[in-house]
Amino acid sequence: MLDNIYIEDLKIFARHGYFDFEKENGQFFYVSAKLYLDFQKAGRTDNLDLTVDYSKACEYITKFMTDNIYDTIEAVSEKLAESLLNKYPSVMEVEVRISKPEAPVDATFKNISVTSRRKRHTAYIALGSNEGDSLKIIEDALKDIDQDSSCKLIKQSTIMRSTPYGGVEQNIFYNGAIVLETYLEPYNLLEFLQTIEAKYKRKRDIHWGPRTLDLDIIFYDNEIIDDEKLTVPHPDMAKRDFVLEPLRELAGYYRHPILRKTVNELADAVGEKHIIRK
Ligand code: A4P
Ligand code: MG
Repeated sequence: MLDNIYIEDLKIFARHGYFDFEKENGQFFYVSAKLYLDFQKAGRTDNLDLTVDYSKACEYITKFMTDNIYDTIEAVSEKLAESLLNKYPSVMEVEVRISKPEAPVDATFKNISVTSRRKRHTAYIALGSNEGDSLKIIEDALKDIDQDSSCKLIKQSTIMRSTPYGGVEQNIFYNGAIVLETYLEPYNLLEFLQTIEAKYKRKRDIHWGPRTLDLDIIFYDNEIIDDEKLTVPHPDMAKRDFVLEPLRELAGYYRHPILRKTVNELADAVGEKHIIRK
């Protein structure tokens, strides 16, 4: 269990709200932020540089609240949580509460608030393309992913060429893998990756058929998910050298949570080879 720094009910005058008069007149908000980090070393050495300076964090939150204007407190909470994680690399998880006790509601109440909790996740994504200018599409798509405030591209593998797997006659593929740090939960990550695929005119007509861009979630932390929308780890990965060879450049020692083998072991065991080695 990590330590936390808790800023409670920081009072800030700001202009968030759905109605124009809320944006014009403004009102008081109370912001709480719980920052989860390991400050054992800061505690042992009594060194402020090894932890988060709460006075600077209060300034940062105040500036965020007054520099931006959102319709909903959900957006305020979401964006502030992301922004705190982006600002403080040592913070692994954050809980933000936005209270709006003067909300224009025709009722008597003590307070209205929303709370969001966001944490850093690690996701491994397989990249594939065999239509259009594949290398350019992959490069542009990775920039799009990295530019989203909820995702950071940590490392990218070599892009490898491979012959088609799965029996459909089609062009040679370009394949690779990336490791992402993301605050998105699995289904939101899937949806986000699908919007990126759609941007590059991905069509879904032939199963296992040609595609401008395929972004498949291979691993998401150590989670196991299996339902009609999402299967993680990716169910067919152990048979695919064009997934495992790029992946081993990023996470050779990562252990598959179901098969209990490392990526290196799985890559070594693939029988059918598709990667084209010059
Ligand atoms: N879905 C379930 N689990 C996941 C996951 N872990 N990541 C669902 C991403 N999506 C996941 O996928 C269909 C549905 O799978 C999604 O709506 C999502 O809810 P899709 O991308 O829309 O279409 P698809 O082509 O039918 O399936 P998929 O799984 O993307 O195809 P594959 O299995 O990746 O196969 N040969 C070479 N050499 N290189 C390749 O990259 N790729 C394919 C495509 C075939 N042959 C290939 C390659
Ligand atoms: Mg896919």
